[in-house]
Amino acid sequence: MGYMVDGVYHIGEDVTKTLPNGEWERSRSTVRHWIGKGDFPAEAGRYHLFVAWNCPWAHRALLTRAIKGLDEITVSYARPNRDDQGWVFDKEGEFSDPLLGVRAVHEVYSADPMQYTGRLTVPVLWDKVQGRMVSNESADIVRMLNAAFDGPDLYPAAHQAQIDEWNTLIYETVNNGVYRAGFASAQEPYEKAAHQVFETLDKIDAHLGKHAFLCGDTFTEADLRLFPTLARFDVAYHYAFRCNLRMLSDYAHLWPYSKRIYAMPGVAETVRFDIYKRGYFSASEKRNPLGIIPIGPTVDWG
Ligand SMILES: N[C@@H](CCC(=O)N[C@@H](CS)C(=O)NCC(=O)O)C(=O)O
Repeated sequence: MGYMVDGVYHIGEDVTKTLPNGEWERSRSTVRHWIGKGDFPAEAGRYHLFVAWNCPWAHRALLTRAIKGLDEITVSYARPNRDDQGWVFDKEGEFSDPLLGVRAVHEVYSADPMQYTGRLTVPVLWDKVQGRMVSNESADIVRMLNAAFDGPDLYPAAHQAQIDEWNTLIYETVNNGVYRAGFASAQEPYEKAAHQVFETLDKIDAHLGKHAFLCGDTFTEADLRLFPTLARFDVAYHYAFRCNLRMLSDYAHLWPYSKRIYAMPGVAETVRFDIYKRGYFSASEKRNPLGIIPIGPTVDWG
């Protein structure tokens, strides 16, 4: 694993940033162009996504592509396990990069003339015409694909305030909350983060007792951003990140809601439970030194 300074890759430095009190913090994305603005016209066929199946942030981009029917946006899937080169690709097969033929995500970043400095994260949205990155921030990618292209509107004007409110709570306490629990290096921050995960899931479960989706009757960006965490919950976060007060499949409303989203056209094709296990249980000195992958749980998503 590594980082980049002025377009040059350096091996080293953990992906995680642990604060002196044992809390864990995520670094910020820095490539923030926008399709439909400036040099990036709204032509789906000129864009490409670099992702990893197991990355929940990349999953947001895959879900948006699927739900908006943007098959013209092509995709390269990295191997589920990172090494000292970070996210890597095979020469051929399902984890290869058919677009640029790179062997690591850092080569995508250095192929952009911008001389990137920062972490080498997925997803990356790439402009094939200019040979440049559009964005490496999944929240922006979801928004811009929604706004630039036809298909269901995931951010309808009438629900924007409510979507933003859910997004903030869900990002802090659930999407990133499971990571703050799993990457904490002391008891207290772990417990705090893990409790927050379940406080929010309980709140959402109660809400879903009365509503089909987070913002009423229609599926919106707020549901889209919650789903990647739900899909990984029982097979990965419950055990690997010690978020184990309850399982997703224990919830009266949240679990049927999760299965309903899974059954939406195109969604199941964005999900790879086998790869989530391989990714989250890969050998890690702190969390899983032997790299043994548990056999269960078996969860029936219907
Ligand atoms: N803010 C980014 C975060 C993406 C992110 O953290 N991706 C992880 C994988 S799940 C990654 O690529 N980490 C590599 C690293 O930090 O070196 C987004 O939402 O797009």
